[in-house]
Amino acid sequence: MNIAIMGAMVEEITPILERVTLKETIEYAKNKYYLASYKQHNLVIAYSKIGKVHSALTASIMLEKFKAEKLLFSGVAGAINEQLHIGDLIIATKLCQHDLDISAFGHPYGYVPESKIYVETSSTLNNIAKKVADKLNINLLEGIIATGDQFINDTQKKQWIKDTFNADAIEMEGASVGFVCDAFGVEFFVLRAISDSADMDAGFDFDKFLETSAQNSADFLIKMLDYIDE
Ligand code: OS5
Repeated sequence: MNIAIMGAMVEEITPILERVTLKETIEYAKNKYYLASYKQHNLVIAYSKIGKVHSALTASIMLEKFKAEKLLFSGVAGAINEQLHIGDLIIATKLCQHDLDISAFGHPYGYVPESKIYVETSSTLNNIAKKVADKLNINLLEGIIATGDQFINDTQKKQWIKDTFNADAIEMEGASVGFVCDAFGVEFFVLRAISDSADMDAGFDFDKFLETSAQNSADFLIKMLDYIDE
């Protein structure tokens, strides 16, 4: 079974690369793809660079060129739900694009014809995450993640995203990866650890907590690999 593991920033995959056995590095379409193994799993690991376009490209390559049969995303996010604090983990039940707007034609925010507002993650992978969290006594929130090509550091914008999409956390890649996987019929999973609260302090908090929160997410994802069948 080939499993894809991706992040957006190098900081999000470095703690994963440190835990696997690296076999080969392949450069393709201006990105590096790390072929590796962890226990019984063959892995392809990459960071996409920031945003929906880069992450959709990387996800597509992982599925089509590297034949990944599942895709797991690990990284950081801004908190919307007030239960979420720096370092806390959230898994997405579904994701949406908060910056997709053809409301001028009467469509709801986040919707374009022949698609849907929300893309759902794999309940099998989410159940594995919940089992790992239970076993290790780790607090894991399940919720809606909103994705867009903006770093949100504004409480009004954050409130709009919360009210419009019922979102619990915000980031810049999850939904685009999700829509790619959904189109190819590949199970996917999005895990994020909170780096900031998407408010006026977000830039400062993000810089301060990126590394530790990315490590939290990566540590949890590695533990999940023990429970994913060959
Ligand atoms: O990947 C982007 C989305 N990530 C999740 C996230 C988030 N998204 C939206 N709003 C928030 N409040 C969020 N909090 C966490 C994180 C990441 C955000 S964009 C960060 C850009 C940081 C940066 N820019 N330049 N550098 C770092 C330096 C640099 C220079 C050369 C090469 C690489 C980096």
